[in-house]
Amino acid sequence: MTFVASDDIRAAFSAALSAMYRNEVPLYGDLLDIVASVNQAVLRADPALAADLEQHGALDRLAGERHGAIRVGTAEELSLMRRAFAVMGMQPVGYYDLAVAGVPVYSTAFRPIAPEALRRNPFRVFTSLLRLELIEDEALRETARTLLSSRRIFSQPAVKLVEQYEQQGGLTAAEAERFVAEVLETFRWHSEALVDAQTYQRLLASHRLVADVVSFRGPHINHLTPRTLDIDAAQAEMTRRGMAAKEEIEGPPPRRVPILLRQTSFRALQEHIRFQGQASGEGGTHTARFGEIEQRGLALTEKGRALYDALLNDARKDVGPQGATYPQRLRAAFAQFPDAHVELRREGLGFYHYALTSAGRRDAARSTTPGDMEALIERGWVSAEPLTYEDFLPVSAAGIFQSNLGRGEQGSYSAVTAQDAFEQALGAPVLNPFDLYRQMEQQSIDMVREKLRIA
Ligand code: OOG
Ligand code: NI
Repeated sequence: MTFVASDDIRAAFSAALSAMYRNEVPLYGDLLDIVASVNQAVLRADPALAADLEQHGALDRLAGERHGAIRVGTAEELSLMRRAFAVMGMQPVGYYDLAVAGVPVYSTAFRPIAPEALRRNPFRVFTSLLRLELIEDEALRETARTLLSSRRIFSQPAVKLVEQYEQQGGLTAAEAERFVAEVLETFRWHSEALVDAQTYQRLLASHRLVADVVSFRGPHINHLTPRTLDIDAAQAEMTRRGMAAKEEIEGPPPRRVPILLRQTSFRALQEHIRFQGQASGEGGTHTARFGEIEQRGLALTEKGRALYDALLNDARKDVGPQGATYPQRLRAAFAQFPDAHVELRREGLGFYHYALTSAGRRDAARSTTPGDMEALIERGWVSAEPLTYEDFLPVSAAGIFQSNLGRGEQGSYSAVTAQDAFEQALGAPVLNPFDLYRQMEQQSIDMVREKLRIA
């Protein structure tokens, strides 16, 4: 039997999901247009960047690159989701605790991890599990539990195909096609609620997110985010077109060397829904789904990330010059973060992919090798390409959640961080993102050393 590559199933699913979401939320189509034209303008204005991206296979992945987000309600749903994503070559990476920011969920990101897989299609899905135990009202908690335990978010054929994949070690072309179509149904929006209007109101009063997870038949995709090369330009264009963009871009300030992740979103739409017991024509509205764009930069080491967290914290603390706005405070705080690749490497703040250049290959055979990597780079023997950050940021994610949940829900749950419980529900440990970047960097260094040794 010949099996379809997981990378191809993922690419097909990502494309199908994008088409479906574009249909469901036409504004998403506008966002895609904005991002495409901004990216084109950036590449036209900066041929060196274009050539660079082209050379590293990064240009191809950009056009189809996006992340999505879903929220599930039970451990069974989450672990089945993990198995379905595994069919598409996506692993759970990282643990995000949102309870500290007042959102009753914990999360991971499913994404490909191998460099070739990321190049082929880096589709990611930020996946949150509702923490029912954080609902205070006991009766409501039980209502929610009962509702969740009676729904099935995957179709029978979808479950069968996941099992088949696990037994056979792959899916045939026909099976893969069916799998994509069946799993797509899980992400679809349902305008008919599982609950009556009164139950919906009670769930909503406990937390908007609780209502969003519990009231419906499945974990509708709540946003899909294309990647832009210039988020400031894209944000300006969103505003110009009258989209209700969030006031501030999440993440680091604009810099020469982009680091980590910058994101902005526009507010959730109001969608018409019909509750149980209502006739057609009656109904209410639900706000959950939104639009978002992102710009990705250099992946930081633990040391770099600690510096990022500290500086972000300073900017958010509202200190600094009197009357300074948040973007001004952010820029001021990040003046301390090196903004040139040489410094970022020397201080061990970022991860890079190293490779022997053609000059390196030519000259290494004829002269002695200078000592360390920086000396090799200086001599032009080795190139250092920044590794792209492939993950998410908890503070930014909290900001994205909150901006779409509306005001007045910015408290914090006193729950302790609960990675163990999350992994129990997931049915697997999450991978440590720093380990993944470190391995990618180390492999490239080993390769350079090996080639120099042979020369
Ligand atoms: C997920 C919000 C987090 C991001 O890009 O940080 C997120 C959600 O609202 O379900 O998507
Ligand atoms: Ni997002």
